[in-house]
Amino acid sequence: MQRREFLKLSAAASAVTCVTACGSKKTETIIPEVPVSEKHFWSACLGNCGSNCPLKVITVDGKITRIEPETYGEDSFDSPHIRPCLRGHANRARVYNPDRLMYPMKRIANAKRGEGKFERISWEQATSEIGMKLKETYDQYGPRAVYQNRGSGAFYDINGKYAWGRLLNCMGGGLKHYGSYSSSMVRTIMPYIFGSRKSSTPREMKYSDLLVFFGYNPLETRMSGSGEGFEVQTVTEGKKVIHIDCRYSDSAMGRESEYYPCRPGTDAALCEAMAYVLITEELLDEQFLSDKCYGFRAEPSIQDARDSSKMLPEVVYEDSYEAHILGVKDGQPKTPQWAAEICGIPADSIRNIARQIGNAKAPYLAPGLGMQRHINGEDNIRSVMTLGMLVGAIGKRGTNTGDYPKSPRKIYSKGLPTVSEQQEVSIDDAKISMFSWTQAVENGENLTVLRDGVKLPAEELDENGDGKLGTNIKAIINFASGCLVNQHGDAFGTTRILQDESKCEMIVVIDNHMTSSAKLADYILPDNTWLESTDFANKTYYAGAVSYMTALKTGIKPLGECRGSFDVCTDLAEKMGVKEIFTEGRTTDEWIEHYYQTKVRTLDPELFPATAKEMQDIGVVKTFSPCDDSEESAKVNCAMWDYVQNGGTLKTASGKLEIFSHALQELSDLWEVPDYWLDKDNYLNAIPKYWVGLESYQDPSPELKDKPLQLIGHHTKARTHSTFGSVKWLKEAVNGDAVWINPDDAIKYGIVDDQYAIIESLRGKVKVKARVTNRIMPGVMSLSQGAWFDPKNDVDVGGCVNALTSQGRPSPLAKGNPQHTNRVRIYKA
Ligand SMILES: Nc1nc2c(c(=O)[nH]1)N[C@H]1C(S)=C(S)[C@@H](COP(=O)(O)OP(=O)(O)OC[C@H]3O[C@@H](n4cnc5c(=O)[nH]c(N)nc54)[C@H](O)[C@@H]3O)O[C@H]1N2
Ligand SMILES: Nc1nc2c(c(=O)[nH]1)N[C@H]1C(S)=C(S)[C@@H](COP(=O)(O)OP(=O)(O)OC[C@H]3O[C@@H](n4cnc5c(=O)[nH]c(N)nc54)[C@H](O)[C@@H]3O)O[C@H]1N2
Ligand code: SF4
Ligand SMILES: [Mo]
Repeated sequence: MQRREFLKLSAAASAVTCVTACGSKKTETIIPEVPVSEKHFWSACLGNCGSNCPLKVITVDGKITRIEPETYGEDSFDSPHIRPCLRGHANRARVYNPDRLMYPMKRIANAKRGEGKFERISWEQATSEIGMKLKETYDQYGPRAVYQNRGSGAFYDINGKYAWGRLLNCMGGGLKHYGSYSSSMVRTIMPYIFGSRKSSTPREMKYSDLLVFFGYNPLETRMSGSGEGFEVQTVTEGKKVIHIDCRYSDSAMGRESEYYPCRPGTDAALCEAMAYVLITEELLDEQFLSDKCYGFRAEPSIQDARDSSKMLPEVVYEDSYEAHILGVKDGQPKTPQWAAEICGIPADSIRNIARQIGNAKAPYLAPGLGMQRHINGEDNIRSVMTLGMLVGAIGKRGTNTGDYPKSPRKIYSKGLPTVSEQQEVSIDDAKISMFSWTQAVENGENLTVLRDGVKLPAEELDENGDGKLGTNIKAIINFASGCLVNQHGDAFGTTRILQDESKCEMIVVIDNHMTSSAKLADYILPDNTWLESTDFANKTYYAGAVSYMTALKTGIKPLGECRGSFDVCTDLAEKMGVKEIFTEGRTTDEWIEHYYQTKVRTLDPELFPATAKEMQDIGVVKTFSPCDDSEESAKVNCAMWDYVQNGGTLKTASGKLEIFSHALQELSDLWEVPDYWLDKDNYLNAIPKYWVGLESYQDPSPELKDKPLQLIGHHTKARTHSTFGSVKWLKEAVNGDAVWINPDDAIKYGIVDDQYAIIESLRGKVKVKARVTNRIMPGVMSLSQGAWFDPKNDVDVGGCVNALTSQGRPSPLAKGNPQHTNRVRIYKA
């Protein structure tokens, strides 16, 4: 049948359906038997949700009609098919969404950044002008003036952030960043405590007799069919699970044994009170504390495990963790009554949780990442780690470290080399925290090592180890990133900083849709979506025990004039005179094969087929890491098993798990406490402590008197951060964006369900609907992060939580993003 005939027939069929439906009660429907010429190709869902699911994309006549999962091999718990979630299936809508960027665009001359007024230009004009301005910036200000913003919207191996990083490296590099918006605090603190960052897998929970989740929410944040939500749900079936979260999340929902609402940012106080119970009721694992841990009580002077020429000073009992918990120095024992006032969990319940942890054989303590996205995030998550040490719940089957659970990744290609090994290009090595870039635009010259966490090459440091960055950011490359405004703190403040064209002189946004970040650009470059790309992609650490790689090979024509980043960077490299270094003489297609042969197939030549073409035909390669009783499996699934069972020396100062850290004590003596800091005695501490941070529950500052509510911004099913934010289907799936508020607070502040309210912080206002629900505790509200910033005068009507959050006041050690620590008020709109 010809396509024209098919269309005619389907039109007739729907007409028939309509007539019968409208005209009579008859429900007969005619389903025409049409041989449809369906094709498929392989792609992947590459936003930052933690899975990177492969997608089988079905097309008819070059148009995507639907998405299917991969179905290779058996579909069992041990080797599941990788099923895309609602967002994965919505990729068809994402590709064809009306706000797709189709052509290169330039901000019109008299429009302000952020107004969203652009004119279409050619690729030739775009690459010439951007290339020229970039070159000028390098020549005038040096590499530190060029910044590639952190962004997690497209995890490709070749066309992604690596292509842009490689381009900048050909020019001598750009200002680099460390840390991530996800996990800065935990990844920075953990090496001080454990020597490196380690956590058990979700499957390891099957050996546990007690699960304690501190804001761990895998059913919403690890949604893939191969992923952790599914694993956690399966292996914890019938077990005791305790949830501690201000929100009754989808991971609880009747599956939990006990649920305790806990004020955000107060887990450290809760853990200290549990430590008090464990100490006073003699539930400690004394053997573990003396053999494997350091600093619970007094310690004699010993050799530094990292430097045999150095001695560590003794730890006197008054400075130890036990003394702190018993209130030896400050006169305040950290009793359950003391903590109850802070965290909101009644004292009896705190005792009950502590006793269960103390009496369990293998308690698995699992924090979410949200609990460390706070001003005191380092201490908040470190307190959970310390709790595990007190009861010896580390390195035994069924336990964890107190870090976020993580799955194994058996095969993993590292992405396009940032500059080829053969090229002699000297690359600048200065780094800022990923959260400090707005400060570096405003006053990068004066950002320092000891106050702002700048990292500089050794030769630039003075005798105290201090030094200045010396340069402001003058050009921003914003590839696949909402962090230009939407996902960064203080969207209004960030917009003001970026609108001053004398500061940052050029902003280039490379994206798929007209996002709030794109509106701030000088140049917008339209990128292929994942489904229009040919590339390779890995799974992340958070997609369960199946490891996989996908070869993407698009089967549709990219919309408009969209292009992939490797091609675009090749043109830019040519304009800047570094094409040879950038391409090494290979076209994009040649890079695909070269990369496959050198970085992918070498991972496991038996698993991967001989050529990139064959890999593209099959699309997905997967392999499984079992979690069983074997020693090999223990090493993969149970973090610290080797150290605890077989001994050894950790890469910490004492060589053991550190409850007391000399290294942190040294930093505390050296680093500057910023003027605005609330509790000057508690900035960096040798032992984990609860302290009162800016805008936390107990911040008594006068300007917060009328802002009694705490506000967080949980990660929602409808989006991956801001990605998918304009897809209508997904908005409908969660009934739109709304701020969660407890019924008690709703009555108190005159808020009605499904009606608009204004939320106000010291930074700005958001107008959004309210969802009145018992699923959030009194005194706390949550507005899911990722909705698109849409300022109308001084109010954001897009529902973006970052219109309310802060920037420029990072956490002490990691200089990380305290985006869940906010104090606000709410009133009827
Ligand atoms: N659907 C979906 N999945 C995602 C993402 C997404 O945007 N959408 N993003 C992905 C990414 S990059 C990341 S980093 C992860 C984020 O994963 P998380 O950081 O774990 O997610 P959050 O929603 O910030 O926080 C998880 C839970 O912690 C609670 N919480 C907040 N503060 C505290 C606290 O101080 N103490 C305790 N006990 N609980 C607290 C929140 O109420 C929430 O229920 O999710 C990933 N998965
Ligand atoms: N208040 C608050 N803010 C937060 C958080 C929070 O919990 N609370 N969480 C933080 C966390 S954990 C993270 S990881 C960050 C995430 O922040 P980002 O890393 O910025 O992630 P997204 O918001 O998803 O933005 C990705 C961008 O990439 C674009 N994109 C998608 N696919 C492609 C593509 O193929 N090519 C190109 N060029 N672009 C593409 C999307 O349209 C989107 O604009 O947000 C952080 N922000
Ligand atoms: S959003 Fe995440 S879990 Fe959902 S399909 Fe995409 S990669 Fe998979
Ligand atoms: Mo993240």
